[in-house]
Amino acid sequence: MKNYSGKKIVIIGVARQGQALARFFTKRGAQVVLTDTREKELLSEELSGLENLPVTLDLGGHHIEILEGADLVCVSSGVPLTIPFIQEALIRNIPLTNDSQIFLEECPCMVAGITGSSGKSTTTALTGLMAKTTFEMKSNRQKAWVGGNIGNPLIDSLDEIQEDDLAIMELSSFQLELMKNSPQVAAVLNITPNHLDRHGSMDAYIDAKSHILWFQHADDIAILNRDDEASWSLLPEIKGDLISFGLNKPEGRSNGTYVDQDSVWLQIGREKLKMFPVEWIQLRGRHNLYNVLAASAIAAATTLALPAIQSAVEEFTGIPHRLETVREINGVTWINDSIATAPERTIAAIESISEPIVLLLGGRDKDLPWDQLAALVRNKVERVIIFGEAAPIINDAIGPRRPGQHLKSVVTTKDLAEALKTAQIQAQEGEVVLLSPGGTSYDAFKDFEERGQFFRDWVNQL
Ligand code: UMA
Repeated sequence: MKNYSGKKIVIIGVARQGQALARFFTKRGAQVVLTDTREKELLSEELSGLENLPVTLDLGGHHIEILEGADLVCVSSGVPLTIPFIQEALIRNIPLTNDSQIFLEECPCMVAGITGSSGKSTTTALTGLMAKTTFEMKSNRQKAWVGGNIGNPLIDSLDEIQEDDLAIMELSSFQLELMKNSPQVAAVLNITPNHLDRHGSMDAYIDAKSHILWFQHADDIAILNRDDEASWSLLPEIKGDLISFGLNKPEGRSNGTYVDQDSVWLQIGREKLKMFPVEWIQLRGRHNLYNVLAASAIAAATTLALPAIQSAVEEFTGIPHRLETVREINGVTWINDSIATAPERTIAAIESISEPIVLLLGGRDKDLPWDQLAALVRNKVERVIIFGEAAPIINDAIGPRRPGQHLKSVVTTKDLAEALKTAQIQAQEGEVVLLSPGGTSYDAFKDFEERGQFFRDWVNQL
């Protein structure tokens, strides 16, 4: 473990990661400075989370003076590496790090890291359930720790984690961009355009994601998707073993999970193991079948028990804000997919639903193309209700009514509340009202969770 006592640590961002880092470093006797572009008045909730820790605050901007004598700068995921403050830290040769990097440096147990453009949280949560069930069945003291980009920085649990435990960690491209450590088991689920406003190019985005493999060792295991071109293109980066996943059986005797005769199988060398029938999977959609195949491959890599894997698959109904069925009322099913902050995620959601759809689209655009989603919407969706900052862009992408199109109407509303009222009027028995906005929540909400909660609360009051 590194000795941080007396070191000056500058933490950029006073949200979940920043607070967790402040707790970690103050406990280790470091001198902590927290800086945020937001003013104190806008940070009351966050600052109350600091529990009177001995930290210095630099709010309302990042003032260069605080870099004086700094030994380390920790960057929250929401902070772009291009800001002048970070550039100045680099000029001064102050090392940059983040909570995930420090967690990997200090964690005493095996870590399975999971990244990808979509499906990370579902795969992380399902793998976590498989691990928890394994340890419960063994009734020993081993524990599974689940966290990372999914919402809770794992660095908060470091002091409790034991050598025999297992950590399942969701990693985003923002977290990986900086990192110089890789987990012992590293999964890249898929890579499709996302966060290009932040990374600048697809190459830079793939590069950031591939950091999850770069620093692995010969005895580590990579998990790649055979059916996803970009994930599979990372094959040359592998330092140790591979367990892949995909719909068809892996070539020859290579290790991987696949589907055959309506069951999920695992092939390890010469051995083939039938894991469970596909019909046990409770999650909707083909993309979720991939998430289950990925979790099963990670479970194999971390030697989880088959009965526990089976029971987790049967039990797992998904996580909040991801194709979450909130309520069925008067024959209309209301589904919250607020996590869909990119058009491609909305495409996956639409494709996973067989009922007629009233779709709520909107939020803030992040420079991603809407054309493919617009084409699917015209062919498959009944009615679209648009809300939020990106409304003009989405409207343009869908365009005027075309001959023979399936889509019956497009309505633009002021905000999500008005969109919901419109949906209530429009939706008919047997239809699904789907909030799968395709844009981020930042035009009107703190994050996608707050937006999803708004949807839930509204629907539950119906
Ligand atoms: N800020 C600055 N200067 C800047 C920019 C931002 O000070 O130039 C401040 C903001 O005012 C804010 C803080 O930095 O106070 C924002 O930090 P943050 O957004 O990193 O917030 P956290 O709560 O620490 O959340 C982060 C992840 N956020 C992002 O990646 C944007 C969370 O992922 C993650 O759950 C959490 O850490 C715990 O690890 C969210 C996310 O949207 C869910 N992730 C993206 C995704 O999944 O697509 C990658």
